[in-house]
Amino acid sequence: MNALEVKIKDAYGTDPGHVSNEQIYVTLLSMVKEEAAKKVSTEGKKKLYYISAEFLIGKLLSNNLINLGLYDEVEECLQRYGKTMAEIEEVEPEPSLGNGGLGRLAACFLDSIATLGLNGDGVGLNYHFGLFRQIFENNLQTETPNPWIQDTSWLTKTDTSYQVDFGGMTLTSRMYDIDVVGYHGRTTKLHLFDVDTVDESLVNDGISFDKNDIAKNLTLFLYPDDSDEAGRILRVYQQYFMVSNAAQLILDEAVERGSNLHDLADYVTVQINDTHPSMVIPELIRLLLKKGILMDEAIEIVTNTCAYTNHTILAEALEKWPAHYLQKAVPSLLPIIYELNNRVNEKFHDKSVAIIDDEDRIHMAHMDIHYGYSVNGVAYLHTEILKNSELNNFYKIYPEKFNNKTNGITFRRWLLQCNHPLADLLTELIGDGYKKDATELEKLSSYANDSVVLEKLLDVKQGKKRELAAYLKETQNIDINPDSIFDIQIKRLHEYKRQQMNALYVIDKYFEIKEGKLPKRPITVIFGAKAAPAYVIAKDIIHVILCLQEIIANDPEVSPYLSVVMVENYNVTLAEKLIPAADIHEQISLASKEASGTSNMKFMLNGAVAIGTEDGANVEMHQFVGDDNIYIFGESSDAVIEHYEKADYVSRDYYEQDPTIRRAVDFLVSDTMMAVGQRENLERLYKELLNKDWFMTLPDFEDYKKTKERIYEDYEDRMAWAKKMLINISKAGFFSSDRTIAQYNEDIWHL
Ligand code: 26V
Repeated sequence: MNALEVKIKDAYGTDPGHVSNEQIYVTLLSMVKEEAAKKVSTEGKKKLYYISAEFLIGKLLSNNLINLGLYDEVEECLQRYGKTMAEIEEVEPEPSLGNGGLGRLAACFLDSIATLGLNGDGVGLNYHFGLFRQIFENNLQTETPNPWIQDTSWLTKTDTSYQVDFGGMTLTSRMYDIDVVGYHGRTTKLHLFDVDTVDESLVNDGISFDKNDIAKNLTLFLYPDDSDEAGRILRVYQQYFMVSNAAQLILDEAVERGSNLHDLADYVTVQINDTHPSMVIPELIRLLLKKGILMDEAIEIVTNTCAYTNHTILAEALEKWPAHYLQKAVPSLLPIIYELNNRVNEKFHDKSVAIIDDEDRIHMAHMDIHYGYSVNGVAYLHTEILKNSELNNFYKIYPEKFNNKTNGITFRRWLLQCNHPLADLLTELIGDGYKKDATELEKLSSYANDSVVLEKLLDVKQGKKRELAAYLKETQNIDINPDSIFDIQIKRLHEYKRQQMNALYVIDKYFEIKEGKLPKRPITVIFGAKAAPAYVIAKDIIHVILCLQEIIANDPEVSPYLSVVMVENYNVTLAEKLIPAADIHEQISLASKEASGTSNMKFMLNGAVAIGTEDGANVEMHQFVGDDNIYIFGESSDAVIEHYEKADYVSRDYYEQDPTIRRAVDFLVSDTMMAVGQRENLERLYKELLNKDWFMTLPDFEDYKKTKERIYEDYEDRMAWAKKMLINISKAGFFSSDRTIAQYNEDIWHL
């Protein structure tokens, strides 16, 4: 009997063939927890705390089994009883503790930290419903809660608990832990804080709830609706709750490891993941003052302990909290923030670098930069833009603080777990060294002209396309043709990511097919995206895509050649099915706006070819694979930045001068669209594109269209295409998060 059989026998007195999938899941869960516990270690004087509002960890069972080296054994055992891991996985709920790339990056980083054996934990919040679950009704997005916490789950309740003082109220926290199991590495922890008083019955219609009863609503949702002030202040409460718990944990553990707090920076480093955890700086200072350390020294200690990562240059995403929000939620931090601001003003006499502006708003990123020891961007281009334009005034003051850490992804989840056939093929060709050292993927390039290998690669892809088609049929009742080209864009819905440009292209293709200009092979354009509940235009774009899906599916002239699919409730689980099946992936953000992107790396690793702008990590991908293996188009980031500076872009000019653009944009408000859609939504998006188009969709459209035609054409030379796939895979090694984390450690953390 193997381990699983023994466990099932102990628990249920029978074998795996005679218990339910739920029972197998629960058994495996406790088995993994036991094995993970054996790898917990206290080694390391200095410890990293990666604080983040999001940890988009995805399902954990398969990943943990792989990392513990138990997956094959369990799968083999299940198969003997006529079951598969895929069925057991279906039982596991996906925690939606994140929104997009920022949260998934945090999860990949935890995997690499544990794999590299580093002494580092994650700290965040235990949202009961996480981000919302997306439902499509009448071609519109609606939101419902997404409960994921079950009686038996990965969460372990701990004895750790702190008092968190808010204005006029004190809450008692509780820490829950999730094991982070490294790949043949150590077990570290993700600490998620919660309050016992949270009341899930507070949620009434959809995802709305009484925002004022903080004790009852604090950890219900990630990013509760912030379209009103109560919602925004709730976010401040959440953020402070997260960092106050983190700071208390950090100091307790440091003292336990031998710190006298004066030497805190030798024992601790804190990575602030975007500005959501920025209040950890004044909170640590406040706690050190309470321990009797004087202000000057407390500030110095904390500055040597905290490091900040910037994930966006979008002005609206850079948090600036009105001081009166903090006055209400966390009055004890305000005097400290005023003191920090005064010191900055006395030293620099420059409003552009002040922490508090003339409207009494606190610029969280500015506090991080002045009172942290490192500032990093997440891809080469992004860091250059930070240094040379967005944060140039800070760069001039602190050039030594700025550094780049190009993002990465964990190859365990994004290759070994989600694409077994490809991993097996790679092992057959180059051995399994690449599983620990991703740069070994380079060895694959020696097969670039080997037609037998190229055929095998195409077969793997075809198998994954069939799997996806079957999965979408079963789970969402969506029909797609596995012999068509799978052209995929999956990411948060945002105007700068330009899903609307992809949709305009679909409209153009629709017209061409109607005119008799037929594609050589059918094309399936697949989207997956959630829109923030209060982001009106983003929801309009979803509406347009869903309308197109319906129109095309019901048009017998067009549907044999083109189909559009928007998967519902795009999440990590779906990404794991979509990415291995992609032929083409869309990375078409307006140059300068996508800090890095990380799905681009996952697609590359799984042998898909990108169409993209010179933005984020696409720039580095392009350098690695060369012009022949990526399809680059569109204006450069320099040109885009110049347009913004000169304010010289007029979308209507493009609309009026280019009949192709006009035809596609006009279609948004055509009778055909109105027949399946809502006039209000369609007209709003139409006017937005015509009168504003802030993210410059129209100027890039012509080049986008030409490039799409070229990529579809090139797809027809199957051997040449397979070679592009192979080169992409062979160059993906750089994008392993093991490399990224090694660099963080080398340059920033020094663990
Ligand atoms: C900001 C805000 C502002 C208030 C409303 C809710 C909300 C949620 C998230 C954010 C932060 C946005 C920053 C972000 O997600 N950046 C993404 O980070 C990825 C990992 O570095 C990167 O690959 C993506 O390019 C970047 O968009």
